[in-house]
Amino acid sequence: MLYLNLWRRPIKSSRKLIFEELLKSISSHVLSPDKKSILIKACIFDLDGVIVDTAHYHFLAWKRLADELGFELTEADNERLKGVSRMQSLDIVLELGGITVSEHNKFVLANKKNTWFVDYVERMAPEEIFPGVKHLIHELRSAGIKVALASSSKNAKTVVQLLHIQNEFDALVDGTMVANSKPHPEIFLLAASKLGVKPEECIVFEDAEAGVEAALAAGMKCVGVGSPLQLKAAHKVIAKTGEFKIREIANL
Ligand code: B16
Ligand code: MG
Repeated sequence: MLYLNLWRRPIKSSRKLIFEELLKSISSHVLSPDKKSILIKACIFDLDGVIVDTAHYHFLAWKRLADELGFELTEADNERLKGVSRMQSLDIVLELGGITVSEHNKFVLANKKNTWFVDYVERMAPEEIFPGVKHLIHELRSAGIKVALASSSKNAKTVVQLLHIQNEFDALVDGTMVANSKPHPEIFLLAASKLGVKPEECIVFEDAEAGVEAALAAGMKCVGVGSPLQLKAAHKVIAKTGEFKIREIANL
C-alpha cells in the first residue's frame, strides 16, 4: 500500500534520486528485516493511558468509591484495573476491599463510579493529548499505515470527541462493540477486521498488562507504554507514546 501511494504520485526526473532515497527510507519502516514482504499495515492505539491520561481519572473515581466503601485503593491496586471492563474492575475493587454486594448494588456502584469519571473527563481539553501522539498518527497515515483506536471504555467516543481527534482514525472500536474485554483479543481482532488487515499485520500500543496480553493473543505485535517491569511481555516498551519512532517498526 505504501508503494501504491508513492507510485501514484507524478515524479519529475530531476527529483528521481531524492524520491528513490525517500522510498528506501520509508520502506525500511514497514518491511521485514529481510525486506521480502510488507509486514505492518496498521497500528492500533489503546486510549486510556496511551493517547491521554484518562487512566488517572479512572483511578480517582475508583479511589473515591473505595473511600466511600471504607478502604484505601492504591496506585499499585489500580494497575489491575487498567484495560479491563467497568464491571470487571468493580469486581476487583470489591475483592480488594473484601466486600460482597448484590448484583443490583453492583450496578448502583458501577454507575456511581462512572458518573464521577464522566464528570472528570468532561473538563478535559484537546491540550491533554500526550505530546507527540498526533504527530505519530499523522506520520503513520502519511506512510500508508492505517490507524485505529481500540478502547475497552464505553466512554471512548465521548473522550475522543472532547479531544477533537475523531478524524484521526480509520476505525474506532470501543467497549460498547465487544462482548469480551481485554485480555480477550476480541477488541483488537475487530479493529483489524474493520481496517481490512490481518492480525499479524498490526502493531498495538497498550499501557495495560491486560491489553498487552490481548494484543499477543490476537497474534499482533505490541508496544507497551509505561513500565518495562509491568509490561515485560510486550515486544518493546517505551515510556511515552510520543517517543515511538516509525523506523522502529522494522525491528519489532
Ligand atoms: P468505562 P482502555 C479502559 O480503557 C480502561 O483502561 C479501564 O480502566 C476501564 O475500566 C475500561 O476502559 C472501561 O471504561 O468504564 O469508561 O467503560 O485502556 O481500554 O482505553
Ligand atoms: Mg489503557
